[in-house]
Amino acid sequence: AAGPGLGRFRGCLAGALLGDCLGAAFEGRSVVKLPELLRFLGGLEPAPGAGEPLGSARRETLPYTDDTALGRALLRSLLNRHGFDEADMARRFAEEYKKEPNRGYGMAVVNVFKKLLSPKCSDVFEPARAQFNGKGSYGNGGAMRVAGIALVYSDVQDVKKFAKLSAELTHSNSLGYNGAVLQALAVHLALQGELSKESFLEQLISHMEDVEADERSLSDARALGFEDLPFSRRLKKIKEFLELSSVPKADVLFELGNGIAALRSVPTAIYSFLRCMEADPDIPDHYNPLQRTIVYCISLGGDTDTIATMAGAIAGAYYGEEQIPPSWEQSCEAFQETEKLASSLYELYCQRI
Ligand code: F2R
Ligand code: MG
Ligand code: MG
Ligand code: MG
Repeated sequence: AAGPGLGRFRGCLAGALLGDCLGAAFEGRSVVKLPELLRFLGGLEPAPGAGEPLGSARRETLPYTDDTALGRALLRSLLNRHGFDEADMARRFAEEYKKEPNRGYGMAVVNVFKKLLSPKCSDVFEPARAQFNGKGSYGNGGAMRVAGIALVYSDVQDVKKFAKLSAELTHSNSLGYNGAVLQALAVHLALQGELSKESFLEQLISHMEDVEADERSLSDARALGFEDLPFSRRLKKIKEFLELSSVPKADVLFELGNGIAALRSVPTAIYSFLRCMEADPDIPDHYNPLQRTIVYCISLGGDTDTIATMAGAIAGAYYGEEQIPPSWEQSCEAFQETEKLASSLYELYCQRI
């Protein structure tokens, strides 16, 4: 059977990059006013009749952050090793951090990278297990970088297995790595293309009810005071939201969140993607659905780079590169790298099918 085309691979990587670079300009703001965001985006368009020579650096470059730095390290590891290799991936994460430590990394995860860089480290999963007094991180760092897993593995069981392992290199709490599994599954489904919102969500719910039913997931959720199957529950909340004619931002923030925890950001990214399949009265019509998705994510405030990078990866895999606006893409640091990585990935994916 014919698999997804190259345009979806390019779309996924470019969508993630846009989300990170555009979102990073607003990360950590509790409120993002839509007019200000739209003005910022307008500033990425070339000035009409400016007559600049081709290739001139006519607009400011928006730097990427840890989301892209580690997402690319993950991809390069998969490409070089022709699949998941924990020692190689761990080394690449740590060396990426060492090379450019000022990409806006999480406060705690840097200790994992420092330990991984030590020659004394033999078990690459150990430093992550030691985080937060042995509880492990539940941050969204495993999820923000995971899309590449779904671009290499076409089998859904492999997507689940390797998304989890890749996340466990830094995030050993199940509320961290299950977020990465959910994000990878969303990219996997998006890559398959035409799929109704209902069926997209049904499939995610049925996978996550299985993923979250194990002892570790149940005990981690209870230890933090959550109900059982917290990701599955939020997916069901998304289903309710999508059945309403409008959902206020306050409700989205209350139920799904905009925070740095995987549980308060991965479901939000998925909701943003699904919601933005339809027009939004607040977002101008000239934006296509992928642009709308990124605008909506950033308008929620909070962890804007990470929520937009995750939603951008899903939307890019779904809509393909046709919806990536050149003016936005060319504003992002090192955007040319996307094309090279996507082509190599596509080749590997086709070989493995
Ligand atoms: N770190 C940021 N943004 C803020 C600083 C950036 C600033 N603008 C700058 O310019 O420097 N963004 C990036 O971090 C997020 C991904 O974080 P990751 O990789 O999950 O890191 P970590 O440290 O493991 O977890 C993040 C925080 O979550 C809390 N936390 C996690 N597990 C916990 C636990 N078991 N108990 C208590 N707290 C826990 C901690 O506060 C962690 O520091 C992305 O947004 C990325 O863009
Ligand atoms: Mg970041
Ligand atoms: Mg292998
Ligand atoms: Mg972030």
